[in-house]
Amino acid sequence: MQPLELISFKLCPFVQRSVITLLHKKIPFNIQYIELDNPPDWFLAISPLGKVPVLKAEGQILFESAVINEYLDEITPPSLHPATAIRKAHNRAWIEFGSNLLISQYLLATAKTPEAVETQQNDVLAKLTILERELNHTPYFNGENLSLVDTAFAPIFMRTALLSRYLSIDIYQKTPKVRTWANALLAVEAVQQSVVTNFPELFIDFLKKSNSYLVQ
Ligand SMILES: N[C@@H](CCC(=O)N[C@@H](CS)C(=O)NCC(=O)O)C(=O)O
Repeated sequence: MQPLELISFKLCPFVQRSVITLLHKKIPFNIQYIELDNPPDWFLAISPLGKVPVLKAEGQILFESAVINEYLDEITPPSLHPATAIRKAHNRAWIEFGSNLLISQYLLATAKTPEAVETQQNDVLAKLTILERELNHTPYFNGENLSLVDTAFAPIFMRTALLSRYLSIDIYQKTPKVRTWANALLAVEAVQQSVVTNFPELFIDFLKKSNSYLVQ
C-alpha cells in the first residue's frame, strides 16, 4: 500500500484530529502543509470543498475529518470505537457536537468586539455545560481506552488552554468533569505531538492578524 498522505494547514483543529489518530495508532503517514489563504491549484483540484484535511489513500481522495478518522480506524484494528452499534452511534453524535464546539470556539477566539466576545463566550459555556452532563467516565470519554471522540475533542482543549490566559473567566469553572477530561487528553503523547512545535506562537499570531479582541 502507498503511504498515506495528509494535506494539512498547521493551525487546523480538524486536521489535528486525524493526526492524533494516526500517531496514536502508529500508522505511517506523510504530511504536507498548505496555506489556506493561498491554496495551491493542485489542492483546489483535489479538495471538493477547498478544505483540509484531505487524505490521499489507496488512490482515492478522502475529506471530512470524522470520515477520515473512521477510515484510519477501520484499516488498523483494534478499533478505537466502542464495540456496540448503539455506543458507536452515540460516540459519532458527540464527535459532531465537538465539531460545533470547535466552530463556537473559533468564533470566540476571533470575535472583534467585547460584545461579540461576551456572546461567543456564553455560547461556548452553554455547550460545555451540555458536555458536562454527558461525561460519566474517566480518564477518557468512554473510560480507560482512548477513542475517536477523544481524538475529536483534544484539539478544542489544546486551544482552550492557550486562550485561557486571555479570558476574564475560568472557562471550566462550572464544568469540572470537562476540565478533568481536558487535562487527561492534554497529557496524551499523541495529542502533544499532533501539532508543529511552534504551534502556540502561530496560533496567537494568527489571532492577532485576525484582529481578535481577546488577543490583541
Ligand atoms: N467539516 C470539516 C471542516 C474542515 C474545515 O473547516 N477546515 C478548515 C480549516 S480548519 C478549512 O479548510 N477552511 C478553508 C475554507 O473554508 O476555505 C472537517 O471536519 O474536516
